[in-house]
Amino acid sequence: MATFEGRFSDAAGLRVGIVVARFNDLVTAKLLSGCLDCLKRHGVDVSETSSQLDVAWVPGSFELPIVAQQMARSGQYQVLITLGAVIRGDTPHFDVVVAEASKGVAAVARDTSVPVIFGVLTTDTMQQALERAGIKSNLGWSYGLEALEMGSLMRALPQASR
Ligand code: INI
Repeated sequence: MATFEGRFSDAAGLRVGIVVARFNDLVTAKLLSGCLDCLKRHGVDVSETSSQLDVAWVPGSFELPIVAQQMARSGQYQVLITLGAVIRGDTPHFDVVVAEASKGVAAVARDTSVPVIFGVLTTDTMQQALERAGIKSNLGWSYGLEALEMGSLMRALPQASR
């Protein structure tokens, strides 16, 4: 019997792509900084000149999947992280944006076998979103950890034979 687990200490050589939505960037910029802090503290080079990390900005969460898809298909990243914030109070089409972002991100991961972390906050108010993006905790940090775990786990698993 084999047991497979991702580790948080496998950052060497890991290439990470992050896709961030500009919509509600008061929130998403904080998610990004929490995420980068986590990756950095686990050994990922997050400097401007890093060859381990690229960041792509998209207009809103709806656009996260298509850019994640192109990055996944490039073969240059072992793990991707998508960051967004969809706030019901301000968004009559909240359900549409959330559904498309979540289904799209899941499809990219399944279709490409590149794990894509779903780091889209879905809240009723801006206050709730800010609480999850740094005022109380910063979920960006957790998304960084999940990326490290999945990147490591995918490497540890048997590779496809063709
Ligand atoms: N995008 C978000 O990421 N969060 C939101 O709360 C939001 N609202 O409120 O509409 C939002 N809309 C933009 C959407 O993601 C697309 O960028 C836009 O529809 C263009 O395709």
